[in-house]
Amino acid sequence: SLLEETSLPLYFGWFLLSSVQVKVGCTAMDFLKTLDTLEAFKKHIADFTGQAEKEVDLEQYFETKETLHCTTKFCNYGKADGAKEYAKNPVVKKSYGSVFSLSLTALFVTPRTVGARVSLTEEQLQLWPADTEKESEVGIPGSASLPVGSRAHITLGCAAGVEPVQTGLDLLQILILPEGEAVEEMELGSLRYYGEGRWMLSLREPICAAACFSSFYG
Ligand code: 2AM
Repeated sequence: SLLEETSLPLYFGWFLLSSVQVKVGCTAMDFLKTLDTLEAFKKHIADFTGQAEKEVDLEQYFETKETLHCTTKFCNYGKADGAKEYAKNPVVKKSYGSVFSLSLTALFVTPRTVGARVSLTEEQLQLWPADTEKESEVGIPGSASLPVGSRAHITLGCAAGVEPVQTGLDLLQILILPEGEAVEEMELGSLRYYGEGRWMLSLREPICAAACFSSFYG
């Protein structure tokens, strides 16, 4: 029935508490501000602009849309595979409304998206659908062999015309590649280049982010 279909959310996930949103947002902005001034980045500027020598202001390049969150299950109001089963999972029900501590271990940037990698604990993995990485295999060959939870991330921004679903795919694509060349030691950690405009900064000190497990209806 219509009621049953609309009673499921657009997605479930961990929603950063508002003070943490500010902290993570500022860290991301500082990173972007520094990244586009690095010689190593400028060397590969054409990945972003299509032209060498052209400058890019990464802070302007990406747009932020929703409140910062880490999607666990995209339900599409019940139309997505496994949505009903996920909503019925006792762990999901029990955890609904609880606050978790997420560990943000890396920041990554591509010409399409900017995001934070989330390293899930065993407890948090209980809320992570086991087939997420396998389902990405069609778009990102090789992702099915990554550890469960590899796709966990927070979308921090998207380039004009790019949908946020792209952020998780960009992360998986970086993770299946051989480790990139370390190009720069930054204050926050070491920056690696993965080709085709893909950059990842492994944080020296992971960011601890308090987040409420809940859902978004829109
Ligand atoms: P995100 O988790 O990478 O940010 C609403 O669009 C939210 O659901 C966004 O947070 C978005 O991406 C996520 N989302 C949209 N479509 C999705 C899909 N097919 N699979 C997984 N997550 C999706």
